[in-house]
Amino acid sequence: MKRIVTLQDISCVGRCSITVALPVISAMGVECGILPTAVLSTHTMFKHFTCKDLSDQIEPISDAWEKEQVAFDGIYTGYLATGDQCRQVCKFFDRFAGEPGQRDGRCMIIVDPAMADHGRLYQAFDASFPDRMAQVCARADLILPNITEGSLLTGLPYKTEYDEAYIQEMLERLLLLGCGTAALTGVSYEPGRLGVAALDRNGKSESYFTRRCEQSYHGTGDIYSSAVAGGLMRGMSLGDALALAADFVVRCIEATASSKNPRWYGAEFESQIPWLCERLKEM
Ligand code: PXL
Repeated sequence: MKRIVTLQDISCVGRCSITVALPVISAMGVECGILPTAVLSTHTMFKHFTCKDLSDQIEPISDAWEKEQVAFDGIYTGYLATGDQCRQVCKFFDRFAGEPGQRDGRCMIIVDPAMADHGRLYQAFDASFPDRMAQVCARADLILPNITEGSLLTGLPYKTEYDEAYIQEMLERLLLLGCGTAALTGVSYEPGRLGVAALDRNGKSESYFTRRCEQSYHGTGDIYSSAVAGGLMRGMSLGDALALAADFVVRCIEATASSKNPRWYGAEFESQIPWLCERLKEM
């Protein structure tokens, strides 16, 4: 069984980051280790929340793992609590995936630069954070930004109306950060359709579109990235992993739409896990 480790926060309630990554990746038949970067009472879209920064745990946990010769087939990073954690995460890559130029390809690095949406940085970050996150992206085999994050990482203006040339330019500029493949989420070229567009360093592109759901729930980006990470760890092609994850997220959103829970509680992915497991049997 493949083993991935995910570095992101634990938001105790609200279905995002580790409370999404762990169940989704485990359900996909991939062992999921965690390195929590912070513990929050909820994610930061709630009005009141606590946050305990766990930066001082990253190094001792890494030291202990190294002594035990723990190895990973993948490293998947999401929401990081501080700019300095971006530096710590790069150090973690050096130790467990290899330093730049010395990687043997055994450990895949997947980075979701979870820091912004709908044209705005999340409230916990200041304007210097995207440059720090760009350094994490530089080290990745695959990055999964949304368009807001893509614009913050590349300096391209954020647009809600755009054409294919804008997305192509954003993808090309994201690759200039140094990552192997960039996959932009939340891309839409026609009313009612939404999806993902990817480009790799060899110029190969992939895209996949589904129906656009009217509803928007917090944490769907984390469901998406977790499912992509699980798919890639299972040996799926990038195109298949991007498509499976998109279909899964649509189902999660649809399952949530009839719920009376406020949207801050995230998307109900739990009820769709059996569907995900069934789909994996076909692959
Ligand atoms: O879903 C991204 C995310 C993860 N973790 C925390 C967040 C957010 C988005 O706001 O606040 C703590």
